[in-house]
Formats: sequence, C-alpha cells, structure tokens
Amino acid sequence: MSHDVNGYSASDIQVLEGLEAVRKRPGMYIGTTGSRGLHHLVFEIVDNSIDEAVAGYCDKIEVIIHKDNRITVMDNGRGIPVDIHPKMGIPALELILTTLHSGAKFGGSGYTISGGLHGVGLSVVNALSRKLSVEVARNGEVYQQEYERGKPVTPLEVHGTADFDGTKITFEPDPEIFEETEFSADIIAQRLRELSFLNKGVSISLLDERTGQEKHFYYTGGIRDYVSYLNKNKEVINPKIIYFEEKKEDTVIEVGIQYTNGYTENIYSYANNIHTQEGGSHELGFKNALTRVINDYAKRNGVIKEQEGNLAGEDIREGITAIISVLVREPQFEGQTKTKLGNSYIRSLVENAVYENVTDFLNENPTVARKIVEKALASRRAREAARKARELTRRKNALEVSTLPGKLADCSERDPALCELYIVEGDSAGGSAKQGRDRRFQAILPLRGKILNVEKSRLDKILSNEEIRSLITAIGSGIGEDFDITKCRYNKIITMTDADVDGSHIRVLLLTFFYRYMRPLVENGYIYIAQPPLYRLRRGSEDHYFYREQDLQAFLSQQENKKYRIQRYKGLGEMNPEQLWETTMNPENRTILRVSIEDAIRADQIFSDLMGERVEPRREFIQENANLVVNLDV
Ligand code: 28F
Repeated sequence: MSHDVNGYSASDIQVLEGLEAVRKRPGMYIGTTGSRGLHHLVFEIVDNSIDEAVAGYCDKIEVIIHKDNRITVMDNGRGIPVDIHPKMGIPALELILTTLHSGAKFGGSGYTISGGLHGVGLSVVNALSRKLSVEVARNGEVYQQEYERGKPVTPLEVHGTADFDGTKITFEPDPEIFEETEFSADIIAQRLRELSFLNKGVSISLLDERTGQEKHFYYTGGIRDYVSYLNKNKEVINPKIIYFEEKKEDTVIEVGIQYTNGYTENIYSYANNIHTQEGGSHELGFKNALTRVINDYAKRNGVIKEQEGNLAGEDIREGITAIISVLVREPQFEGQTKTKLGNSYIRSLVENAVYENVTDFLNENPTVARKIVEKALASRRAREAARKARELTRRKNALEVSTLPGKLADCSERDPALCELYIVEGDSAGGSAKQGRDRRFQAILPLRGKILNVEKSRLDKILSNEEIRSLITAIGSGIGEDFDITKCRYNKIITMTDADVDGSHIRVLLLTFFYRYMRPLVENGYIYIAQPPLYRLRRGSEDHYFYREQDLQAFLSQQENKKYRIQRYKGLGEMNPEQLWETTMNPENRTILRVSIEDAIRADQIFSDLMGERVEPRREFIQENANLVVNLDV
C-alpha cells in the first residue's frame, strides 16, 4: 500500500474527496437539507436492512429515536462483512461506510435499490452525520467502529462476543448541514408501516424515547393487508381482496385490488419498495390489463351489449384501491423526481399477470364481478351527465362574460407566475385578508364553512356546490378530465385557516379536493399552507410573534423577570389586517409551507377516515389534530 508524504494512501484520498463532495452538495445525494432530506438519512439506513430482508436473511428491524436527535437502526441480518479488503487493505465495513455507491449490496444475487435518490447507501449518511457508530455481530464476535463527519475516529475493534448476527447503526445528523435536526415520529412511522406491508413477514418497530411511544408493524398478508388498511373505513364491493403474487424470470409482481363505494382512484405502485408516484411501466401494464379484463368480462357475460362502446379506464378505476409492487433486478428510475419506473419489459409482464389473475377472480366470483361492472357503467353515466352540465355552463358562460365569483377579491397583476390566491376560512378573516393584502399580486377568496364532503359525491354533484364552483372558477384551470394547468391564474394557491381542529378540517378537505380533482396543482408545487403565528408576546410597544411552541419557550427562557403580555391566537379573526399582513402574508417575513404529493395522499387517507362510516377515526383525527403537513420543506 503506497502512502504519500503525509501518510495518506490513494484510497484515503478517494475517500476524502467522496465525503467532501457529499458535504459540499448534500442536495445532490439526499434531495434537500430540510425535513425531507433529514428523514431520508433514516430511510437510507433502513433500506439497507430491508435489502437484507429481501435477500432472505433478516426478519426484524428496530428503529429508535433518542432524546438528543440521534437515531438507532438495528437488524438481525448477516451483519456487514468485516474482512479486510484484499486491494484496499481496510475492512469491507469501513469501505462501505466511506465509499460512495460502494458496490451492489449483494453482488448480482439480491435486489439493489439503485437510481435517483435511492440506494446512495450508508456512506452518504455517514458523511452527513456529526457522529456515527456502527456495531456488527458476525462470526460470533461484536465489532465496533466510530466515525465523525464520515471519517473513522477509531479502528474497527472487537468489543465482545454474540450468539446472533446483525448490524446496528447509531447516527446524529450534522447541524452544520441540516437546519432542522428534529425527527418526526410520524414521518418515520408512515414509511416503516409502508415497508412492513411491502415486505410481508418482516417485523419493524419504532421506539420514540422522547415520548416513550412504541409502534410495531408486522403484516403476514403483505399487500393484501395494505389494501385492507387503506380501505379500513370504507364500504367495499369485494370483501375478498383480489390478490396475487407471481415470480417471473428475475421479477416479483405482487398486486392487491379492492373496490369501494367511493369515487376516487387510489392506486399506489412500488418498485423495489420505492413509491413510484410518477407511475411507469408496471402501473401502465396494470391499467391496460384492468381495462381489458373488465370489458372482456362485461361483453362475455352480456352486461354490455356488443354494439355498446367499451368502458373507459377512468370509469373502471372509479372507487378502486390497488397496490402494485414489483421487485426488479436493475430498476431504471426516470421522471422529474426519479419516481417513474422504466424497464419497458415490465409492462407486458404485469399486463399478462393482471389479466390472467383478475379474469380468474371474476369468473370465480360472478356476483362481485357484476357489481364491479355495474359501478363502472354508473360512473360512465355520471361522467356523461357531468360533461353535459359543464357544456351547459360553458355555453351559458360563453353567452355572458365569464363571471368571476363575487366573493373573489382579485389582484391587479395578470401574470400567473407573480400572482397568489389566498383561500381564507370564514368571512371575517377573509375581510382582514382583503384589507391587509398587497392587491397588486395577492387575491383573496373567502370560503364559508366546510366545503362539500367530496368523499360521498361524484363530480356532477360536486359541480353543483356553490363554494366548489367559486373555487374552480377563481383558479381558472377547470377540473378532472378538463383540467389544464396552463390556465391556472395563480402559481401559488395558499390555504389560510385557523390553527384549531376546524381549521385543520377545512385544510384536509381542501388538500383532498386538490389531490382528487386538480392533482397537477399538487404535483407541480402550486399548493401552499399559510402559517399564522400561535403567540404574540407584547413588551411595552414591542411585539414578538411565535409560530411554534418551542420557539416561545426558548425566548422566554432567556427573558428572566422581564414584563410582557402573551396572547395565544385562537383564530385568524383575532388579528387586524395590519398584523395579518405582517405575520402571515408579507412575502418578506411570512412562512408558507409547500404541500408535497405525499402530504396530499396523507390528507386523502385522513379524509377517508374522517368521512368513513366508523366513528373512531374521527376521534383519532381530532386527537392527532391532523398534524398533517409532516414532510414539508419551507
Ligand atoms: C442498520 C443498517 O446496513 N444492514 C446490512 C448487510 C449484510 C451484508 C452486506 C449489509 C457485500 C460485500 C457489499 C453480509 N454477508 N443495517 C444494514 N446488512 N451489507 S448492510 O454486504 C455488503 C455487500 O460488500 C452481507 C454476506 N453478504 C452480504
């Protein structure tokens, strides 16, 4: 091993360059250094344990959130190899923790999660951690090594013996890199639950030492249990879930389908445990097959006459909840956020598997099959009715100047890129917002009370609701199949509601509505949530505003024995126009949170719980107070 003057070997230098690259441009490796990037660190480590489970050597994963923002992840896999690498002269473990994209975890045999932000491996987490310690139990020994900002600060040492195998990593995110180092148990739990559905038989637990709260996820039914979980408060058409798992060549395909009496389409697809929210070849194959199989069944059984046109995919997918999960050896992730599956050969694999298995199910369950077809027919009729209703409105509008809703206080600017629409709950707050705003680029639309419960109505009924119609007209880009984002009149649509349960109610309703009927607005980041202050602290004529409990506490702890008055804001109406502008609307110092598609999906799930038949979720919702916007980066 050649060492240059100051004792660095060639591999040391390569390691240093790697770590520097990661610390200089962390966004390249983990997306952002906000909340999402921070949580990506945990998921990168958990992904390694999941890989070990997919390879068949691990069935238990534990995650602990410690009090001081450290995280521990443990698995009972084989333990990261520790043998000295023949060429580099250092243990495989050190190589894996200090080299970017270090080799496929399992050579050719396992499923490597590659592409995009995924699978950049442990070395990135190590580089972005102030401290990281790794413990490996293997060959009866327990090995340990400590790192700081990616550099080893101890050699690999044997610290004892063990009669089990596994890997344990504890890390503390580097505050020099992350503005926010506080972990959300919710965000972590949501991903762990998803992974336990996608990897049946793996027990995954989360302990939050800050609250003592423990969660355990263990599903032997895999995707089948995932579909049941998503539909837990809905009336379903096929109690027996349409389910199959097939292994073809190097690919595993697992699908679960269950129709509800609702009207939304909930299809979630995954490739190697990554949520492919931009879809891709697997999702395409699924949709093609489903449309074909339902139409073939309907024709074959005379539910649709030969000369009648085929049912459209949209009608066939009304009310569907479906999960498609594929394990692919060399996945190609494409699309804007690397969440669209390429590998075009997958499309026909999935299409054939879905066609065969769903045909068998329908033939074996004729009563349910007929209900599914009838629902699609009803959807087609309603869609035609909605189209006629829209035609009528369009024709009527064409006669008159297209009227903007009376309640809309529009802005004078005409370029959507510069315009913002505040959707404000209640007329009093709406009044304050109209007075406080900057009318050049800020429009205000007050929304009265709870807009329509979109869960229980089809599009035609939704269009008949005054509040919804005002919202659609104000935004200007149409709805559902007519939606055209280029016609959107504002590039920021900001919901501004009270910080109480009612406020989070209407926020959930709005996000669900946008997710279901104007999804491109969410996907393109047009939707935001205003952050009004929780407290105003007044000392003499000085006002301080606080947006989070912990910020107020921190401020108070430094203000020993000073005199001040504290006001807890209950609702927007308690602020006068001036304060509302200064604290919540002025782009110079407001905070608005951009809504991601995951937040909207979560809103949609909370919404279904809320509007579902059973009462418990309602109470749960109110308790949780829907701290809905979990993985938001400012
Ligand atoms: C808490 C995080 O990182 N678990 C892991 C393994 C197991 C193996 C492995 C990992 C093969 C040689 C590249 C062991 N024995 N938990 C984890 N468990 N990596 S990461 O191998 C690494 C690859 O270098 C493993 C036999 N084969 C693979």
